[in-house]
Amino acid sequence: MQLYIGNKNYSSWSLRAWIMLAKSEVKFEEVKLLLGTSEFYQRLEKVTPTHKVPAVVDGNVKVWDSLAICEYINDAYLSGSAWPELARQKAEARAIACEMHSGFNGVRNEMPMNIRAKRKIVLSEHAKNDILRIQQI
Ligand SMILES: N[C@@H](CCC(=O)N[C@@H](CS)C(=O)NCC(=O)O)C(=O)O
Repeated sequence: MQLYIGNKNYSSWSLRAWIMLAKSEVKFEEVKLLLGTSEFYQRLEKVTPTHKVPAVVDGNVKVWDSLAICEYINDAYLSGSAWPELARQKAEARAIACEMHSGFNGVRNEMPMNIRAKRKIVLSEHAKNDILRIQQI
């Protein structure tokens, strides 16, 4: 299996799929592509119609989008054990995953991922509320 990713410092989307695979102990080859370069788009041409990372190629299976990749690993390799077993706990876990996948625009806009960065920033109320919710989760 090949996992196509960007940069683990800047691409939180890449890191999501990478963490899932690394934690699941499934064997995979990491293919790192330099974001924004022509090679990035050329290499992804045959892998994903979105030309975005992360993307997975597993034999003749191609999966793109971080959440879809996590679901594929869960179904194909973990017999569904990545989610809680109980329906109500699974529903809550899924709701939180969806919240993370499609929400937190304040944090996304004002604090684009850069793990190494150290700088003072002034956050909007929107971003502060996102952080409160993340802490709550
Ligand atoms: N919703 C997608 C987002 C993927 C995404 O936006 N990836 C960025 C990496 S940070 C990318 O590949 N950007 C390249 C581009 O937009 O040209 C996912 O969960 O995988």
